[in-house]
Amino acid sequence: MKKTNQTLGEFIIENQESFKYTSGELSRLINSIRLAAKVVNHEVNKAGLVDIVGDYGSQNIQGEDQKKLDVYANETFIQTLINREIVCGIASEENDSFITVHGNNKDHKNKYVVLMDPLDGSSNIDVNVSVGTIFSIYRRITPTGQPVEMEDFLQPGNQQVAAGYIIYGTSTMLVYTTGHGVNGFTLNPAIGTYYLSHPDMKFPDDGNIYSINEGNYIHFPQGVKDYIKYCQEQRDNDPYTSRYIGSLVSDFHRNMIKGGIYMYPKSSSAEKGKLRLLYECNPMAFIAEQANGKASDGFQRILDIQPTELHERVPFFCGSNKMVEKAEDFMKAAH
Ligand code: AHM
Ligand code: MG
Repeated sequence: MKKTNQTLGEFIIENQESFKYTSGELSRLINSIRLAAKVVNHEVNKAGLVDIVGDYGSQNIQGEDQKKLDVYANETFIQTLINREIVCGIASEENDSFITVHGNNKDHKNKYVVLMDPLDGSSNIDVNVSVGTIFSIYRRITPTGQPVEMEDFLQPGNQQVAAGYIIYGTSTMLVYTTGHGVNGFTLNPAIGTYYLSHPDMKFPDDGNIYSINEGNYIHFPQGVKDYIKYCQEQRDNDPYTSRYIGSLVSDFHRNMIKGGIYMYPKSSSAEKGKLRLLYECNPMAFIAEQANGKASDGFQRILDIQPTELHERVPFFCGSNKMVEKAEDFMKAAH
């Protein structure tokens, strides 16, 4: 029985042994993400004050440039990870190419690569709507002692050793998996400590929320149009509820708790959809599967896709098992 007042720090130490490579480095890596998330959280929470202290992108009162929040989050996560001497490479939505981390002794001994979207849904910040950070962790393929290469980052999602997200919402939460279920921790901002608030999170097997940007309806493939009609008209007088925040982490988080499906399909205007396979879809798919949910591109499992480039996009259907299966049925029927 898990204690409800357990802190994230305690939880990481207690569960370290359940990870198959028990060097403690993965725990230190999660710890450094926890720390960076606190720093970013502090900055995100001040975002409403930009009109008072100066717009992001302008100069502050000391004549220093105010960084845009997504740039700030990117730099904070990268610096925290590099300083801790655990990662050998980082790829981010904000950087065109990956970053090689040589290590203090330039010995390329660090084990893990991290891929991340430091501030997803950042257009929501201006209107005080939740945003998130998404991260994905792999073991390196390139032998120790050599700098990382592109192949270290282009691993299929089924090779992830950990993944998670931070949601900067009405409260700030860190939700992650190391392949042994999904646990959620809520930040107590007064003392800067995360507490285990959502142990062993699970998607309900079925749900009644569908989340999709229906403004793109005319551009969607026929299978998606048919599934949306099913959501609206199924069971005659009992249609599904539509909820779409436009912030992947927030939409996913709600659906995991309440039961639902999130969709960002391809469209006639976006041939491969919008979301990025490596640092948006793969980590969310790993979390979804660890929480008894499902993630698909409409036809196949997200985690089995072999990536070919760092910033590639993929259609994304993710959520309660039965709902994703049903969406796949409509996709196949219309294909
Ligand atoms: P971003 O990485 O540029 O922030 O875009 C990703 C976001 C997701 O969080 C969200 O689900 C989606 O884009 C919303 O897109 P749209 O406005 O096209 O519905
Ligand atoms: Mg993003």
